[in-house]
Amino acid sequence: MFIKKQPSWALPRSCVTPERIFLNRRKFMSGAVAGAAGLAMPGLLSAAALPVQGESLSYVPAPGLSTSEEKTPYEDVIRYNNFYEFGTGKDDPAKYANEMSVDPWSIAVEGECDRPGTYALEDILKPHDYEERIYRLRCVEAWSMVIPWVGVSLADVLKRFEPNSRAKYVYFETLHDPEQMRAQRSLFSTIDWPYQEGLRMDEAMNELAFLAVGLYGKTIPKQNGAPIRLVIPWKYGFKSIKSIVKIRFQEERPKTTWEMIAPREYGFYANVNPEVDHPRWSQKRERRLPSGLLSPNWIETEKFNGYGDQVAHLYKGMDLQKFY
Ligand SMILES: Nc1nc2c(c(=O)[nH]1)N[C@H]1C(S)=C(S)[C@@H](COP(=O)(O)O)O[C@H]1N2
Ligand SMILES: [Mo]
Repeated sequence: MFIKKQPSWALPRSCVTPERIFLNRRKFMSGAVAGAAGLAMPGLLSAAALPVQGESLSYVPAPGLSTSEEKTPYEDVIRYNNFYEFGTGKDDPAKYANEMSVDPWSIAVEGECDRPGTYALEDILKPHDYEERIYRLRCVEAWSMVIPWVGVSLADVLKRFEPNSRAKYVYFETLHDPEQMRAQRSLFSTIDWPYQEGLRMDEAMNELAFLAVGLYGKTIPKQNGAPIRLVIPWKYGFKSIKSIVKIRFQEERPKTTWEMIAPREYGFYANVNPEVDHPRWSQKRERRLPSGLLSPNWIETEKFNGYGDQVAHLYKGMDLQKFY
């Protein structure tokens, strides 16, 4: 009899993928990445291939966690972006992110956990069902969108790496490859690449924290952070780091990109908060996209971006004017 042995570093299979989703992934495999199967090492569980760009995804809705507000049209979600690796203009990512290759993709997991290693993205995703979460995204620049993401709970993924008791924070890093990311080749960039972000462990384990691999029912476009990006809906958009290649559990609070550039303007916590203005502009209101010159569509900004019921307890007793 043929017995498949788990290699010592393999992630525990905390849940079994239902057949419907399994079959769907197999479809991607036959259609898309025949090479991936050939590269798999003997003895490893056969990895389902990553869905190719633009492919439809199977998912279950998460109505309890989703807003019923009107969604920002797909065209705006994929054409108005912040992804400084491709330029600072809002239309630069849509123009240049196709210069980045996202297949194959792996993530290095380091630090205070019992299962460090470099994992192929498909192995990280395999045991999980995709969910749809329709979340508000509030940028620190005072615009916002409503985006239907598809992905997996961040907590469910992180738990499988078995963080230990010294893991107080989790750090994330974006791909650093000047050959594929044109703004990383610029001599005038204010950012010290790679883009870096972090969360306190209890924030990362909150049920709202999400890893998106899709939006509007399809694989996530490159300009939105393919193949996998964070979505932290109660914090300013810059915390939702794109195109993640590294996750590190650590005892000390990580330095984050925007905090390093301008610590007085962008803090580690970056919770959406209309009571704490940015030093150069008010955070009381936001332009809900689509927004035009004649109909700017200003709305009131809500504390924790309207997610206070789920997250306010994380900051009990903290001075949010000080820990912005
Ligand atoms: N790696 C990386 N991640 C990033 C950014 C970036 O420039 N680089 N911009 C952030 C900012 S400021 C925002 S508002 C959101 C925008 O996400 P979207 O383009 O999908 O709407 O991505 C965040 N993640
Ligand atoms: Mo942002």
